Amino acid sequence: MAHPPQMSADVAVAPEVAAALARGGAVVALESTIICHGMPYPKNLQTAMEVEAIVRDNGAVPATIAILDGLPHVGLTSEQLKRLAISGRQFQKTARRDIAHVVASGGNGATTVSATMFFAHKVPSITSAKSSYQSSLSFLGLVGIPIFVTGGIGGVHRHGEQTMDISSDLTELGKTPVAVISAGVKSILDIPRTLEYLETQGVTVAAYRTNEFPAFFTEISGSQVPCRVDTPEECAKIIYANRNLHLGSGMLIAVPIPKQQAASGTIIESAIQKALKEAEDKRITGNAITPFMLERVKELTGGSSLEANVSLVKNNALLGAKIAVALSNLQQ
Ligand code: PSU
Ligand code: MN
Repeated sequence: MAHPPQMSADVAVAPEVAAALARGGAVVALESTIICHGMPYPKNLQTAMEVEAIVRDNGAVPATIAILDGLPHVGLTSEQLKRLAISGRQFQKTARRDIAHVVASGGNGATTVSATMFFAHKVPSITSAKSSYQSSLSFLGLVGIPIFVTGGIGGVHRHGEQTMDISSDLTELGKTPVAVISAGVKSILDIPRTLEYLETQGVTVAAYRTNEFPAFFTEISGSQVPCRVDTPEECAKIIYANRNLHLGSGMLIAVPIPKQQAASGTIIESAIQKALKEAEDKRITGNAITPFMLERVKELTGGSSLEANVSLVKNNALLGAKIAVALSNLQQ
């Protein structure tokens, strides 16, 4: 890379990302747990690179977020992406609660939705050199990377009312003004309770071109959303209003998996049931549950869940880039 990343005491911001933020350009944050824990090598690298390319082709700058040797990075080089993809599980799954520990120990962290939102929101205020445009945005409260694309977010686990296993993604959405574009949440989770919890946290939940909350692999979940959006511009207006009002809470934009790529819902649902039973028998709990379920469901569906996963992430990246461009236009 021609320029070294812009350094502050705590975070390395890729020059391209810093430049886009300084001019109020479109930026899309991307997480790294999906690379290190969500997909096998080399599919993870291929997908991460394709997702970044889709974001670029649609007029935005991608900013994949991870912690490398104790230093949080916002925007990675292709060499760094490759390091993540090859290292896989050697990178610690890093949610908000894990950030300080990974940084303090000089470790390597793959950020989940909660940790990625945290850094996406913080980044422009921690870069050392601020442009006057950035300062005026920050005066208006319009700081951070407001758009973040992923595949699926965490939620309330099944039996969550007993285990209290509720992903910190949901509380982060409650307190960090970043719009997360995802394909909803997997039915490995309790979808109605996840939506209840998001309501409690004050999170705007919208579904794209549907009234129903999608369930990741399938377009339907049986749960309705309070808000339907039909264009990137409409999404941008909601994000803009949220930021202008300093609501402080985030937004979830749920995009159904493309019809032609949806693997059969019933096959995947029965795989989920089987994997849930196995997880219970093996007494797998805590933050190991999600990666275990993703891996087992992939095996049990003969890889079709992985293909579906890749296609929905790319679909989300396309919409995320368009929303980022629309928001940048609104803010100019
Ligand atoms: N759901 C997916 N794929 C993923 C994840 C969730 O379909 O890769 C990852 C995301 O990084 C998410 C995290 O933030 O798992 C949630 O983990 P937990 O349930 O332990 O909070
Ligand atoms: Mn959990």
